[in-house]
Amino acid sequence: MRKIALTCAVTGAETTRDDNPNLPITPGEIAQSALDARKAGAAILHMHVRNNDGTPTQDLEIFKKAIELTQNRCDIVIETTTGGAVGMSIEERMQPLQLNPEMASLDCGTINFGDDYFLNTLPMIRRIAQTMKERNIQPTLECFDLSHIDTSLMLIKEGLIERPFHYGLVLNVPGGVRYDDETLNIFVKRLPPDSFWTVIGVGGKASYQSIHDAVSANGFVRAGLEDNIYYSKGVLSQSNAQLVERAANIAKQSGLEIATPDDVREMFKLKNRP
Ligand code: KMH
Ligand code: ZN
Repeated sequence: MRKIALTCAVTGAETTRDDNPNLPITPGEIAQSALDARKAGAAILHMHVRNNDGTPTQDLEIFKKAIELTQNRCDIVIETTTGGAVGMSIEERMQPLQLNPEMASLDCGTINFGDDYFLNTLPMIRRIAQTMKERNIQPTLECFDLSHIDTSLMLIKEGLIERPFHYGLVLNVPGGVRYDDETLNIFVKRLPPDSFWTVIGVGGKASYQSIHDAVSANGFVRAGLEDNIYYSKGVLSQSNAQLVERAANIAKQSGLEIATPDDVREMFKLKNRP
């Protein structure tokens, strides 16, 4: 039976408490949300952190605290962000890599991000990839556009990224490529053979549809308040766990087994085990 890995992106950098009052902000809240998501079926936690006032930060001490509290509560695989928030410097963004997490995101190109833009030049991407390689951190190659997949192939050729490959295919960012199954299929067809991929559909509709598409196309799914604040049209999600639980239920109803964190450690050959 195929195993499907569910990632939960509990906080992100953009969602606010005004958008959804159930957003976890402090390290303690993030750890609790991770535990609840784990119980609902998540194997991977995509982690951003915030200052107490809710603003995004890549502060090392806050990451340290959030990781420690999460690991005290459960065995979930932690994937720290290196994307942070738009406008952050590369030095800021790379801070959590000093903690040698099991996984981290590696954003593979620049895109429109709402009215702003998310900057990832080739030298930036290479520098982050090199650091991850030196520290044995498994990258999730976040691709918001087809050109980002081509960039990842370039980095693979340069020896900066090694197998097994795990992609995060991010569709429906405002200003970016639309979400539909046809577009997702084009992305998937461009991946190197035997790549693992997780679909990240931004917004309620894309997020819901992405569960069904990943289930039927041999992919993995990301759910959580970073990408989507709604449970259904106009109805806010009560928690990250509620979104994960729905993805897990759909996958199980389709005959898939939900991967555990140790399954993911095995599949991705993770080296920095806690
Ligand atoms: N907050 C976005 C600008 C990542 O985590 O690597 C970037 C982001 C991607 O969320
Ligand atoms: Zn993120």
